Amino acid sequence: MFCIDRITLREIRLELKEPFRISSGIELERRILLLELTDRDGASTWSECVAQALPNYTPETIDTAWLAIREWLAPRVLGRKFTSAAEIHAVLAENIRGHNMAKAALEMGCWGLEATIRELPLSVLLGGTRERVPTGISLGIQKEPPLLVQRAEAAVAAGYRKIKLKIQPRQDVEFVRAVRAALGPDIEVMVDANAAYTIADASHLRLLDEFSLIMLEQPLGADDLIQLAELQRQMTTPICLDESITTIDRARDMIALRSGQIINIKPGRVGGFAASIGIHDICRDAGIPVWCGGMLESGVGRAYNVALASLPNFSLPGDLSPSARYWAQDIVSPEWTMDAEGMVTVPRSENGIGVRVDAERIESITRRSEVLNAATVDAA
Ligand code: OSB
Ligand code: MG
Repeated sequence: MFCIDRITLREIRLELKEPFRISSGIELERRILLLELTDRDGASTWSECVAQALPNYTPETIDTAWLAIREWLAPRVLGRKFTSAAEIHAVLAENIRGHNMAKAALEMGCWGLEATIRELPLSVLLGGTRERVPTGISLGIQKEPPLLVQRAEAAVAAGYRKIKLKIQPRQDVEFVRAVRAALGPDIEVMVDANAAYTIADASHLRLLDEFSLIMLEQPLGADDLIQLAELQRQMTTPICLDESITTIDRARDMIALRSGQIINIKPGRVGGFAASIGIHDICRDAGIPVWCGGMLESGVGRAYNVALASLPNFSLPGDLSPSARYWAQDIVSPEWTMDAEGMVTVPRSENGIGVRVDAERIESITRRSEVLNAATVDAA
């Protein structure tokens, strides 16, 4: 049981160690929206909204998420008693379309809060079973193949279990060829196009079949489920969907239409943990493997992803790189690390999200903040 009295929104900025380029845009510095949820009885927890500065991955941005949380979402939760965080998804879904990342930040925060109050590790509350989860790296688009090869080799040496290469038209086949030649046939390599192609590119995309990639992530547009099914019929490489899967129903559609064979679950993209677990379960029943995607999260968002990735059908390595891959200094302690076998340890002896959040540092880098109180909102 919990009753949220106060939600503090904050924007912080963290500079990435290296710019991250994908087909739809480039990120140099993350503008990060953090939430601090405080229960009536004083318990509190942090959560992270994964929306980015620009609407190039999904329609949301950190500014639309801030608006949605303040105006429409937080008022539905503040000052109300809930027996469990599992109730939140439906409360936020009713007659509010989209805004999944805004909903997720709030919904996942409620799971974090419930775990804190019930003195359970978040992964246990979610039904996670793994003590360690395998990690992959997502490598941004580079100017020349040798620069990508260098990064891929370093990632393999660091222990990463899966190497994901971002691709876009004209920076694809030759980059993949160079990486596969350098790494040899046994390393798990995949590519992610972030919706950069159309079905007219099918014969070109078929060239990727020769590199024994473990999957091709989101080659076509988010809404192109029919064309994705057509492309999958023409290719041997399994298609994995990311941007297309925004709800449990879209996952069912993918399975029914055969638009893909694997799903990248990002809890932010699907509106939180209830939807993530729902997608995980229908995929398990359909024999579809899933893995946990990343959105260049800070250590707060990472805590939620690691907990989710400990569920049993997360059978492929997730984009769960350690803190030091992104930041000079993370906002949590301990920072997230990966061992030499490419595994991240799931916190199972700490309650709640499993890491301490450095509130003082966050305060010192906060660009703007806003406090939402149960008393000051109109819970109509
Ligand atoms: O498509 O998975 C993606 C980052 C921003 C937007 C989209 C994507 C990504 C990543 C990042 O691949 C993976 C990570 O967090 O390390
Ligand atoms: Mg992706």
